[in-house]
Amino acid sequence: MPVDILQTHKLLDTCEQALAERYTVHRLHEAADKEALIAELAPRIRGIAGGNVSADLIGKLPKLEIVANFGVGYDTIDTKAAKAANVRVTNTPNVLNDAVAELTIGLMIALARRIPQADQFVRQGKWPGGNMGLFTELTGKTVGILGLGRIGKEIATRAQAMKMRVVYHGRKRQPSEPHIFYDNLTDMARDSDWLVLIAPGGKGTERIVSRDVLTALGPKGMIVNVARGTLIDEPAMLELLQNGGLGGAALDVFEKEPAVPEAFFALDNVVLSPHQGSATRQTRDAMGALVVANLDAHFAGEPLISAVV
Ligand code: NAP
Ligand code: 8YV
Repeated sequence: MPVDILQTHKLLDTCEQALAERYTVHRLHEAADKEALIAELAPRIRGIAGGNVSADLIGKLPKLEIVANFGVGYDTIDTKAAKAANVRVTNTPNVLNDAVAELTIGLMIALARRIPQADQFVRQGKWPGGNMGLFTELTGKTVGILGLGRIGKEIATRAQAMKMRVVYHGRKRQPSEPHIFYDNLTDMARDSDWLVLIAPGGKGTERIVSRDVLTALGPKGMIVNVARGTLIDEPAMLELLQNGGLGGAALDVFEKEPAVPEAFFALDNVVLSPHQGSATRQTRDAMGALVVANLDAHFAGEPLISAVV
């Protein structure tokens, strides 16, 4: 008898196909009445594929054994509730490191050289009226990385290739890393030209980039957020971008995404991206395969590939 699993949001076609070949899949995101579907399926659901799994949902599924999160960040999974209910949780680390690091460097270059604005400048026929102006370079600048983890290390490697000086902040120094460690984020921001955020979301990092940190980064400072929107005091960042207190921002994630404050749209010192860090076919295929592999391992009674709970 195939195992019943609940899919919580749209997944890549290859992942959905692999799930359908193995399991009886119920798509919560397509249900007209989600609560009715949950109530109907409650006695049967043993696994969840996707994300956004609250304590409430876990409490409504007495047979739930595993949540296979589609993403390395699992801040939308109530891991405390999962642990209390003896539910395993897995994520999709490493397979997306390069994709996210590449987009990060791309966003940095786009902001430094105003590439989106340059494209519009030509498309809108403004060039004949004169050149666009002069901006800045990455070479020789200091980039402070908040979160020198799996992805952070790939960003650091690429930043060094751009002749940047890398420093980092985290909860602990990493002795094997050659870069200067700052145990204080505000101090690192003060000493950096660029601040790149690539630490996890959740309570532990909520608004870790405060107004003070942003002010320390300063009027020529550039911030890049490829982590979670919750890491930044977004209203303070917007105000500083508008009044010259912060040089620029390249943002792939937002506090209330996909809703983005429209005030960002009017700013020329901002590059905006719709949470695209891992959005390549190759990487999303690999993430989906990891979701399936974790579910398969669990239901085969084998060790999980990438467990977080
Ligand atoms: P990781 O390997 O666990 O690295 C996380 C890093 O953050 C570690 O270096 C850790 O260092 C640091 N950190 C954790 N908590 C911290 C805190 N409270 N204060 C300061 N530093 C802290 O994770 P990863 O695989 O690199 O992924 C990182 C995050 O990127 C994910 O959780 C996700 O939110 C985000 N992400 C975004 C996208 C996108 O599409 N934009 C794609 C993938 C991932 P210490 O342990 O020393 O603190
Ligand atoms: C995912 C991400 O696309 O892996 C993560 O943590 O932020 C992205 O790779 C996203 O989480 C899927 O909803």
